[in-house]
Amino acid sequence: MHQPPLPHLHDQDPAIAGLIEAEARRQFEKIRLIASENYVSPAVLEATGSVLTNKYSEGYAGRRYYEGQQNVDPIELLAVERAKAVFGAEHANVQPYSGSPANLAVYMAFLRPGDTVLGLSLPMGGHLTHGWPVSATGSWFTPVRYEVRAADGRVDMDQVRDLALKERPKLIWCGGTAIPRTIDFPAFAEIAREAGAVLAADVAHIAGLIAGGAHPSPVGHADVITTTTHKTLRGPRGAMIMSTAEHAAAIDKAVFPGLQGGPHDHTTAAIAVALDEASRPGFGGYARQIVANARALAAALLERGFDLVSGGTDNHLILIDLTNKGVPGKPAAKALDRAGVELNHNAVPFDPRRPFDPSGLRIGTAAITTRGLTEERMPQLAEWIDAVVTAAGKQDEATVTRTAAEIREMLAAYPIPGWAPAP
Ligand code: DSN
Repeated sequence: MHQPPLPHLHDQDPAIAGLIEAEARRQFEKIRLIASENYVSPAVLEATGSVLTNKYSEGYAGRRYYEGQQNVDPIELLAVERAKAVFGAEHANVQPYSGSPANLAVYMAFLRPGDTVLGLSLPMGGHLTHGWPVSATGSWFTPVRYEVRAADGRVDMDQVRDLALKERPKLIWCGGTAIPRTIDFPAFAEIAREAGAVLAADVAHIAGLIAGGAHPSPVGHADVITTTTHKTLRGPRGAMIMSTAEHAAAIDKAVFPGLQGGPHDHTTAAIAVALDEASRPGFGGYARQIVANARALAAALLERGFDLVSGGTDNHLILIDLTNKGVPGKPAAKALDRAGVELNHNAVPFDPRRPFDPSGLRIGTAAITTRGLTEERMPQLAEWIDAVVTAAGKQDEATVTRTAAEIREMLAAYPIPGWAPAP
């Protein structure tokens, strides 16, 4: 049964209620390894589903274009103050609808169309909005891309510096969506200073690790920091931008009225709740456990002959290159999903295959750590992944089905917020 229960929805719209129940059960019965996903707390779920969804509040606290902000203003101010306190930032804007709009606001604040932006190439672990051609950021601005080194899968800081000094970008991005290693924020900051560029750190994947002290912080190094709130930070689907006080006005103006209309106040409240959770003593332990689980899983996968980009991980994320296993990423991901292991196929650096069917798999440990799985479970998880990848190469559906049953049985001992089997 969904937690909190959905009695009105069941009465009024059984089709949607049934699908939500089915999704909740699916999240209970699977080992969820999508690196950008998590399980939010019941408190975050409640704030997200609250009457705040009824309200409009264009503007900022004390400067709104609609009346009736007696409760929304203090909610947004709490979210802002909590963000500043958790990350030690001088300024925070909690209104961006999600990560891509947050990143677009950075362009709006600092660049004019045609200006040059330097970011990590998408197939090397960067994000679409860091200047990839199919994104507005790659067609409205002039993108230049740095890469990782073929030898060790790590960002080539010499190339970053050479490109920054040659191309003189106005904006440099560090961070991305498939980076298994620690981001060297001081080194990026030094290059940005030398090149006269604004440094933006997109920490969407690692925000919870930073909040919990399990990854160095970009605060004090990057001029502006963007993050989604729903990955390792374990909040609702949303985003934030943090910056130095110097850039506060430009960021706020870019978000509203530059790009967005009314903020989603139910999301703002849920972000505030998640930030409060991230400020509690237990969150550091959660962040460290995410990394410990990822390291243990990486070690177990290496033992089974998997080729990991960069040879391992420093954070929540593992990128597997399946080339030596002779199975492409997409059929492997589909077989794993049928077997109860949910992840995504992913390009690997210098991937000879196409993005819709690349050579790799991306794994993250934030959700399984929320669920209470620890290092001891990781060898078993690697064994299941190995068995199903092998089965995918041989159309061995019996192994897939048997694994799904074993996983359901193991997960029954690990409750989730959001659903529980009927008593
Ligand atoms: N959805 C993000 C991720 O999975 O990393 C990218 O936009």
